[in-house]
Amino acid sequence: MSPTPRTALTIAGSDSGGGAGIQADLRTFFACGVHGMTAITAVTVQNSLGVQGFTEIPVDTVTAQIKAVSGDMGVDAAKTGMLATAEIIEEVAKTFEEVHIGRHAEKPLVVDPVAASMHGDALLREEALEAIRSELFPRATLVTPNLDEVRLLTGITVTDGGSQREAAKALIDLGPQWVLVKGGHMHGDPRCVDLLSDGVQFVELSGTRYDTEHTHGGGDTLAAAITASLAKGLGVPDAVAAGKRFIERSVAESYPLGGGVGPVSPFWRLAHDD
Ligand code: PXL
Repeated sequence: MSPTPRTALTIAGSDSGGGAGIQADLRTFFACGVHGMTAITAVTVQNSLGVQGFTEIPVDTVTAQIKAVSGDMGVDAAKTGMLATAEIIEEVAKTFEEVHIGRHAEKPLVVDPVAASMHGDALLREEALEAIRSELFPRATLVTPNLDEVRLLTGITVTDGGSQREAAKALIDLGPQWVLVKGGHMHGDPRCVDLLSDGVQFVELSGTRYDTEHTHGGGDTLAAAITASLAKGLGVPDAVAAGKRFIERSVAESYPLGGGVGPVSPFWRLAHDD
């Protein structure tokens, strides 16, 4: 028998292609040595060429999954990804209060405000943006928007370090404890600079930009790696730094799969002993 590992819960959508969403979260949790648990919100039909459609899971089933695992197994940290509808967001937010997940409770919560796939396919109904802002952000320990999500949530188009800082302040005003404004989509920049802020400190995290188109699941993998570190007890700045190291290697070792965009790979973290 082994000691029980730390646990992490993801509330997100299934990617039939295995590279993003629930599947990205689970393989990252596994590679990071935490026990992963899932509350599935939607089932997407997709491959490397794009998302062909999705079906939401009934909202009571979504919240029942969260209650079932947190009541019995315990959740050391949680993250949200694709939440699909305003109703799911509102009920998940209420459930977080009940099971003590979120910035004002015992267990850290990472909110990755997934709005669209990298092909531009919608993963969130339009009216749900307001629910992300008003219900979820005030409960988040950390939010991790990319620049498209920043624009949708704040109206700010980030083009340089100054507008990235302005966006961080606008997002902190929505109530999360910390924000990580990811600079990966600022393509003119030869580095990949993310900005981490709690509204007082502004920390630039500079990383290598790899020349690959195979970055499917990159945002999910970063948020899941941060969540795993929070589950292990790290504070937010250390967990984000560890997550950033993790995603860099995962992007460096991404692979082609199918005729379109291949996934980032957390496999580097596992021993190759066969
Ligand atoms: O990478 C964002 C994302 C999250 N969740 C699901 C997805 C995607 C992107 O395609 O399919 C289910």
